[in-house]
Amino acid sequence: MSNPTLTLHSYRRCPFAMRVRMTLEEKQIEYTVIEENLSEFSKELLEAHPQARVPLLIAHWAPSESSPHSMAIYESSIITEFVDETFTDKPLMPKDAGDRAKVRLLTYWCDQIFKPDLDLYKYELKNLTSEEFAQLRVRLNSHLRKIETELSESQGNFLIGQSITLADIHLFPLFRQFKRATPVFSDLSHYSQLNHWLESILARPSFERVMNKNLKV
Ligand SMILES: N[C@@H](CCC(=O)N[C@@H](CS)C(=O)NCC(=O)O)C(=O)O
Repeated sequence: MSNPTLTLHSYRRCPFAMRVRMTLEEKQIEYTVIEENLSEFSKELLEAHPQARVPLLIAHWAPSESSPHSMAIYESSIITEFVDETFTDKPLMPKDAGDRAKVRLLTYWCDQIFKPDLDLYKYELKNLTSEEFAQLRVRLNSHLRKIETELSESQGNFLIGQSITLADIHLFPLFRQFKRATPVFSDLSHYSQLNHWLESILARPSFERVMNKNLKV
């Protein structure tokens, strides 16, 4: 089957949408972006996503195929894996099954553990007791140490080896959001691997293209 054409319903400031756009840019895949307004989603998104969220990817297979069809895919990490499996050039998942499990475990950690604490810091700070705030700081510091350890134990500059994988692409937008939201943790001088990792991803052309308002949207 030929590769589908892709339309991404996105929102510029959404870290989950950024995961998908970085994946598409890393793999140099053409796609159309529909920039959504979070307070008034498009009809197409409302019909296709059971929870009404960005990102949403519509994949459309060409009419010349025997059974042309479209498919709506949501949940950023499901979209990025779909894209990586469908467009096989420049793979972003490791070859080894254990390493692929590691990508998914890191993604699970990002979404279920790191992001809720980041949101607590970003949106709920004024509602926390001083004890809750102290506990949150301890957890945030341990999250930084976890990422630093993962990078130190890797055989390369990325979370899993020498090449960028979906583990880096899934963590990066959340980490960038964390760094911007938590000035108290902005000094990463004690986390040399993390600092280096962050700088190297910020310098990638894929990130530049995602941030460049004139190139997409
Ligand atoms: N787990 C989802 C999270 C997506 C998400 O939370 N998107 C936010 C924007 S960053 C959204 O669309 N929020 C709208 C809403 O909840 O009403 C994913 O990975 O795609």
